[in-house]
Amino acid sequence: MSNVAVIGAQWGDEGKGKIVDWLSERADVVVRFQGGHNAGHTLVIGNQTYKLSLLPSGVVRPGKLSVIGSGVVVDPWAFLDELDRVRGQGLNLQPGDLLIAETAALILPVHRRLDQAREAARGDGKIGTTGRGIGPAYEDKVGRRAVRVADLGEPETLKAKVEYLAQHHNAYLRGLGEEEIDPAELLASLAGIAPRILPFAGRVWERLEQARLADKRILFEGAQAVMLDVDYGTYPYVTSSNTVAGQAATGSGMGPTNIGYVLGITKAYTTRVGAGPFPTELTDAIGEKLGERGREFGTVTGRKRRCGWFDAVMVRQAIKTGGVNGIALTKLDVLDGFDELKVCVGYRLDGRELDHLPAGQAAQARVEPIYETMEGWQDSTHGARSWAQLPASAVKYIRRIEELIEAPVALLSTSPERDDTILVR
Ligand code: 2SA
Ligand code: MG
Repeated sequence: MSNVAVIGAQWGDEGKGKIVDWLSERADVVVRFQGGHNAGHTLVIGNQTYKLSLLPSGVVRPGKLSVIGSGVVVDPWAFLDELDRVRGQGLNLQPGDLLIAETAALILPVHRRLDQAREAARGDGKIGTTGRGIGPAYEDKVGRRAVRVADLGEPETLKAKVEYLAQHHNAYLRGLGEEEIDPAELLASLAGIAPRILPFAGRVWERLEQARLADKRILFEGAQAVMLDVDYGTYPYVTSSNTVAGQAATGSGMGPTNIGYVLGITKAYTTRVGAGPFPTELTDAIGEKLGERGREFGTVTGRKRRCGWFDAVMVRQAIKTGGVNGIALTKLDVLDGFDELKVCVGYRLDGRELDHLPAGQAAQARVEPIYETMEGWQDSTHGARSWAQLPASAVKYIRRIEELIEAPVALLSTSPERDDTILVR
C-alpha cells in the first residue's frame, strides 16, 4: 500500500473514521491536515466506543504516530480535554505518540464567541456551523494575526500577538455590545496551558520526511468533505478550510507527490448537517426512515442530519475536484428493505438539464434533481463480508453508482464494525 489520503466525497459523516481505522492497521503514521474539533468520528473497537474530534483516528491503535498538521486549527483546551478523555478510556497517549505542528494556528475562546455572534447576525442566512470557532480562527490565520503553537514558547511574541488580536477584535465586539477580550486574562490562560501543549509540538514536516525515507506508510485523514470545501463546496455553506486531497500536502508539509492513492468516502445515500443547498433532500417519511435507520445525528453537536437519495452528480463533481481515485461506499445496509431507490443523475434548472452543480448560490438552491429509479432489495446486507453475500439488486445499485460517478468502488462497508468491510478490488 502506498500512502493513502481519505477524504469525504459528500457533506461529511460518510464514515471516514471507520475506514481510516480499517486502513490504519496497515499504516505507521496517521495525519490530520485540515479542520479542527468540528470533525467527529465514532470508532467502535471491541466493546469501546471512541468519539474523536481533533485527535487523528490513529490514536486508538498503539504503536502508530498520530500527527496534527499545520493545516489544522487547534483549540488547545479542546485538545487537552480530548486527550484526558481518551486517556480515561485506557489509551496511554504520550508526547512521543502524538505530534502537533508548531506552525498550526490556535483556536481561542474569542473565535468561538465570534463564530456564534456571526451566526446570530446572519439570522435566517446562517451557515449552521458547529460553533467551535473554526471560521474565525482561519480568518485570523489568513489575516496574519493568529497565535500559533510555537508562540506558546515565546512569551514576548505571545504577548504582542494577544494584544494585537484584542485590539483587532475588540472594535467589532464593542460594536455588537459583546464582552471584549481582556488581553491579560487571555495571556495568563495561554501561559497556563503552554507547559502541557509544548511537549507535543514539533516539526511535522521533518518527521513526515523521516517517515517517508524510512518507507513508513502514511495515512492522511480528511475531515468534513469536498462539498464543504471553501473553494469547491456549496459556498458560503461550507467550512473554512480546503477539504480536497491537495490539502493533505499543504496541510501536512509534505509535497503532493507523496500522496499516493486518494480514497473518497460516500454513503449509499446522502446526508447534510447545517444549512445550505441539498438537491436530493427528502423531507418526507422516506427521509425520516433513512435518518432513523442510519442513526443520523452529529457526533460533535448531536444535531439531526438532513437525509436524501444518493446524488451521483454531486459525488462525481466531488471526485473530480477532490482528486479521488476510488470510493469506499458506506452504510449500504441502511437501504435494505426499500421497494425502490432513487439516484440523482442530473439537475434541471429553468428548463435546462445540467450535468454539474452550478456555482451560483441561487442556482444551487433552485436545481431540481432528475432521478433514475432502481429496484430495491429485501434481504439484509448488514454485516455482509463478501460480495457473494449481497443481493443481486444491491450489486446492480453499486455498479450503476460506479458508472455514474466515474470512479470504482474499492471498499464497501456494511456496518460500523471494522471487520464488516469488503475489499472490492
Ligand atoms: P464549521 O463549524 O465552520 O466547520 O461549519 C461550517 C459547515 O461545515 C459543516 N461541518 C460538518 N458537517 C458534517 N460533520 C461535521 N462534523 C461533526 C460530525 C458535526 C456535528 O462529524 O458529526 O457533530 O454536528 C462537520 N463539521 C463542520 C457544518 O455543519 C457547516 O455546514
Ligand atoms: Mg463526522
